[in-house]
Amino acid sequence: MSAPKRIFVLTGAGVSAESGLGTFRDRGGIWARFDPMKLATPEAYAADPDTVLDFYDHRRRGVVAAKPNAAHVALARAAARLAERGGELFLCTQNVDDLHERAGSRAVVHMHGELLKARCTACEVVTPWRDDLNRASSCPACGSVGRMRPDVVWFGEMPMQLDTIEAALAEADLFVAVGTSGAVYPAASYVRQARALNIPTCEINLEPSDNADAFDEARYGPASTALPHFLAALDL
Ligand code: BV8
Repeated sequence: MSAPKRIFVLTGAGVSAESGLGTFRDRGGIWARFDPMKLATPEAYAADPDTVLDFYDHRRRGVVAAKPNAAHVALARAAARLAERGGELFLCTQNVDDLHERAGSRAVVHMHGELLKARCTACEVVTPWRDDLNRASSCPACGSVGRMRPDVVWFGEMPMQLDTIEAALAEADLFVAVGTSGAVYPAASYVRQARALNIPTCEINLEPSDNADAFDEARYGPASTALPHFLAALDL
């Protein structure tokens, strides 16, 4: 593979698995144990806000306690090296944790939102949030009580920054998906969009994803070792 200058990286829960954060669709994963329709939809929140907020409180505590692993670190280092050479590594994550940022990545696009932020459904202002949320939580911006929700994208809601993501994809000369099952759209469609644009594609995953047939190349193994090896082969 010739040295790419503009790499589009899509990450999923598998990247944070070795940091102790649960994946979703693996055996024993979050959506294997809990029904996403009862926890991660606007309808679930409207019907039973306490249960939904408790679920995200539990996961937020896990994110605060977790630490970045070698996969997060390798991506941050590769982005810095590529930038020194006049290139760009565009990092788009489906993850709601902040482990890419804590490993040193800048300008991470969180297409499914961020768990360490809360959004007021009255004034729409987004506020950094590390504590539990409950129906007594008040908005620091407008003072409304009981209107704060996790700033994450639920099923049926529009993912964030789609225009920015599609523009970066169109300019890429390599597409890499890491630790994602390829089960959730629109993220799962990006490999086919890349292929339609003649951009080489590679998946790095523990096992073949739902989209495995769509990739030109694959490296199977834990992200903490497979991703650093892949990036090292690109001299990054
Ligand atoms: C939308 C945030 C309209 C909250 C999440 C039927 C067909 C097609 C589409 C649909 C359909 N019915 C409904 C839809 C749309 C729906 C969808 O895709 N549903 C699926 C389930 C069928 N999508 C939506 O509703 C989205 N919005 O479509 O809007 C639209 C959009 C664009 C244009 C026009 C209109 C919004 C979806 C957002 C849902 N929010 N998260 C929260 O976290 O609670 S979902 C959830 O899945 C996760 O949070 C994560 O973000 C996402 C993706 O999961 P993965 O990251 O891939 O994780 P997963 O566990 O599945 O896989 C992990 C992988 O890692 C595995 O392959 C495993 O082998 C591997 N692995 C494990 N350990 C390691 C590893 N790999 C490497 N190393 C390891 N150590």
